[in-house]
Amino acid sequence: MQYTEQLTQHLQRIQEVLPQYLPAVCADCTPVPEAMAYACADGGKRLRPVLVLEWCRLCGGDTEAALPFACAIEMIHNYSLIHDDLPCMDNSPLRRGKPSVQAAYGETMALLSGDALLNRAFEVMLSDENTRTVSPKQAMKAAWILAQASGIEGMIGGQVMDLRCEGQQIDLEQLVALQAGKTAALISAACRMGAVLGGGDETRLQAAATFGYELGLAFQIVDDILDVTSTAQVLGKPVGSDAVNEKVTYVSLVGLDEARRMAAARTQAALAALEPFGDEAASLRRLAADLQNRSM
Ligand code: GRG
Repeated sequence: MQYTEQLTQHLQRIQEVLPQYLPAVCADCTPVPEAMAYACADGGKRLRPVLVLEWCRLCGGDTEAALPFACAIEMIHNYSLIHDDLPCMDNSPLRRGKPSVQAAYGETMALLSGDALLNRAFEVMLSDENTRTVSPKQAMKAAWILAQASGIEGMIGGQVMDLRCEGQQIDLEQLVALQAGKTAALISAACRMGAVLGGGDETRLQAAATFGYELGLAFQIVDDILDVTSTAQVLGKPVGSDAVNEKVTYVSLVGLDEARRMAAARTQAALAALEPFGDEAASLRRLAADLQNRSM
């Protein structure tokens, strides 16, 4: 992924501060802090935290004040990837081109590292220090959005549906509901958190929610496509896993061409939500287009 200059600046700040929000290594709890840092190290796109910062900027806020929240959503995302790779889930040995956390640290420590990242995210968001830069109401609202989107009504709910549907024939409506929870909920939450932290009004919040939801659905369709068209070397994670796990995906349900058309339609819907922002939303427009055409 190549981000615009604006988004690259956000990315750089996230890379600088994310390690500072992680716990220090301590002899008594080794190797969990090391595994947390390993899971959060370079290699991912940092899409969700970049969206937090860009929506904050777009709504007129101070992106420095939004940084703890951006790092928190990346921690939640990384915890979900650790758990997704566990033997009881996808049992994946590879993530971001290196051994998954469970492959590097073992199943038990991977499970605990994921749990610890989840808790750390809330510690970071709700720290007293943040209320000097954002209001307690904004901090609470952003944390609530993240809790709700990553819980049973969002990411975990989608993951439950995903696992329960393995080997079952589901229709397009069910697939959209599953992917809305598993993937789009967190991406939409990133945009909404940014809008809240930036002081956006209800109209801007709604635009953020719609943009994130449509972008998130497009993102997952492309993920389904890459699972059959790409290689493990390019993606840095195993390919063909959807077929192995007997998962219904856009590709298995409607075929490659139609899946590509649907990803394009979702991207258009995301772009439509940016219309009120004019030129200020140029980076988000470029991001949506690049994600549709991404190769990893
Ligand atoms: C509480 C047991 C338990 C689990 C948490 C595992 C889980 C719930 C949810 C899994 C959610 C999941 C893996 C969704 C897929 C979303 C997705 C496409 C992830 C990949 O995101 P990228 O491409 O990753 O942004 P990078 O590596 O770039 O950060």
